Amino acid sequence: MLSVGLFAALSAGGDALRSAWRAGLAESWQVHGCDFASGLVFVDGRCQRAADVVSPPELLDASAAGFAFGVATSAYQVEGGVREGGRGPSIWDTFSHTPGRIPSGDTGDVACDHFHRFEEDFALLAALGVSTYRMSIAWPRVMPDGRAINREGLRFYHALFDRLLELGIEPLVTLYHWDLPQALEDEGGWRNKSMIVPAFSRYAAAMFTEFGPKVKVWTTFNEPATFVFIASDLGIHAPGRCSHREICAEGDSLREPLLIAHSVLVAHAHAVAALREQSGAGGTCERCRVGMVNCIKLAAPMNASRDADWQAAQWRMESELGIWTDPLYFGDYPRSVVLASGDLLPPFSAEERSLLKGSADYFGLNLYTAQFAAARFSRPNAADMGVMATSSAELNGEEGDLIAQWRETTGAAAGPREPVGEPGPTGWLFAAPGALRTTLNWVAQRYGQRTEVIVTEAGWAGMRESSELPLRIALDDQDRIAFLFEYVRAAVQARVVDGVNVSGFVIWSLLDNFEWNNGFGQRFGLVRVQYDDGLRRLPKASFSWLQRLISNATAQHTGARALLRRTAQRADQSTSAQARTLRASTAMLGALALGTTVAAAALSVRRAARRRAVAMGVADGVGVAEWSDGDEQLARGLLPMCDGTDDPLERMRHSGAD
Ligand code: PNW
Repeated sequence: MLSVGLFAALSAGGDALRSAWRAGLAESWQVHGCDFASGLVFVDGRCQRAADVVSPPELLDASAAGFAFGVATSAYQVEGGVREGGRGPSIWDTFSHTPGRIPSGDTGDVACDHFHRFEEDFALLAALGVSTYRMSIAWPRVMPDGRAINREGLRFYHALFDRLLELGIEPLVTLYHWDLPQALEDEGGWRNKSMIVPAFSRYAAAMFTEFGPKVKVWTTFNEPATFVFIASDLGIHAPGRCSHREICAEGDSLREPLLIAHSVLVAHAHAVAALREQSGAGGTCERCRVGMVNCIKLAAPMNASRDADWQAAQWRMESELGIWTDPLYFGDYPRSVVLASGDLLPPFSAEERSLLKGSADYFGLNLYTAQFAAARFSRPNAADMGVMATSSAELNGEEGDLIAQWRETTGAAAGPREPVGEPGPTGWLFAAPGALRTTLNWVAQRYGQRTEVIVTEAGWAGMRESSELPLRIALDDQDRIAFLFEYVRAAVQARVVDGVNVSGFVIWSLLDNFEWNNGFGQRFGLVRVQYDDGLRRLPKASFSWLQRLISNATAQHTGARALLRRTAQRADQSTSAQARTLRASTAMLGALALGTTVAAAALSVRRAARRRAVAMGVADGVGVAEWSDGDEQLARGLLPMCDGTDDPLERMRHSGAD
């Protein structure tokens, strides 16, 4: 009975995933065979260095205007100062100081020392030109025992927010990025619903009141899937609980994760209710918006011609992402998850359901990578919904037996020969940009096309950044540039081509930092941190690439608007023959502007710009070519126009007359 219901629930879902897949993967699943590790991407029909191209063409389309860029960090990963300013211990202090828990022996005691160096780090943000900075508040810094306020901790975050606002950077603030006050863990932590839900809601409400005038975009939780399952099923994140007694002294991998999932969702609902009380006109957190940040490895069917694999993939999407996000939009868990979990997953009360439904103002998505999913049986089965693998190489790995068994049972051909994306140094992170576009489409199709999605994290641990390598090599992170180029492009394609309401892209991370159980060994930063040399900050090649990308996009979109304005003025003032051409082109531009794809016509990228401009009669041989020599030049050409000191149209006319 159970598996029949589940089958029905997933059949429809398999179709949903298929259509998101069609939108997302058709063009950009893998990296087109360009040498990704050397920073090459596929643009204009050939492999080019992403660092030279700078902006994915789609980003310069006018309908990408307003797309926000940001970078992220989290408190325990960068702050350090764990015993300063009245901060109390968190579960990550305890965990990282427990011998054997972090193989390298690293801790967040000092981390990047952001606690003392935030001014320097924010100067880097300003130099980058980002409009958004995603960060988290350490609960144990503002409430050392999880309950009583520590004024010194509040002062620290006030100083941070003040500085960000001075720099014109919007803080996007997470309340919980995994650093639970140890005192609350000692009372049962997230397993103790009746203790933790009120404790978290009080913490959240206090933060909204205190910082509401300065912080307008809030996140309750970062990636519950990670902190719940990795911490309480695998036991390798704090507080390190699981059923395997050789790894964990305590825990129950079967029961605890779902109990915790339930508490976390209810805590989110109550925190959002507290925010709504303050976010109305005149409230302390007026116009504040709130959401939750979730992550998923896109599940791709191992064999796309097998229905059962689509269903297994859909199952992974629902059980790993939908379990967190369906409650926020629909008020309850996915039906497939309820059916498969039996009584392990506590149901929501009617009151909880109504608090949950509609409790997200935006959808925060962390998307790094993808995995293949395969069903071991021709129909999904609640007890065994299939296996995940990243490549056929895994046939020999841990999952090998499962996949062999799957092939035997189903008679299906071998799994994929190619890895799911470009392999990186972490073991789990494969560069698969199409996974981002597909997931964005999956989200839009499930929760509505108007659902605002912010890509709250995507990032890459560099392939040649270990401390043993010469600094010159470590700083030249062409692979990260290629990764980010392709991921930004995937997000922008989802926006301008697929119509997903994705409003911004936040890169993990500003700085190399404490990468949880992997310590300082994995480096995700746009800025290198010299751990053995006074924690010096050294911007990598990707830092200046992002700088150029942001200034290009800004110039392009500001430029397009300015062009419209100025052509209109000129056409009004002038009576010459040239002015008649201008007037015609103004009318064209105006008409296009109405249609939103717009003045991109005259100013979009390179060839497109020339082609479209010719079609408009603005530019045949009149100098658009001078803008297509490179994006940098394009940006330079447009920037002065914004403050009125130069006029490209004037230049077009001159070069046309020449
Ligand atoms: C995120 N996955 O975790 C966290 O939010 C960050 O704190 C962390 O430093 C960053 O990613 C890099 O690891 C993730 O398996 C963990 O797809 C796992 C996955 C994604 C994100």
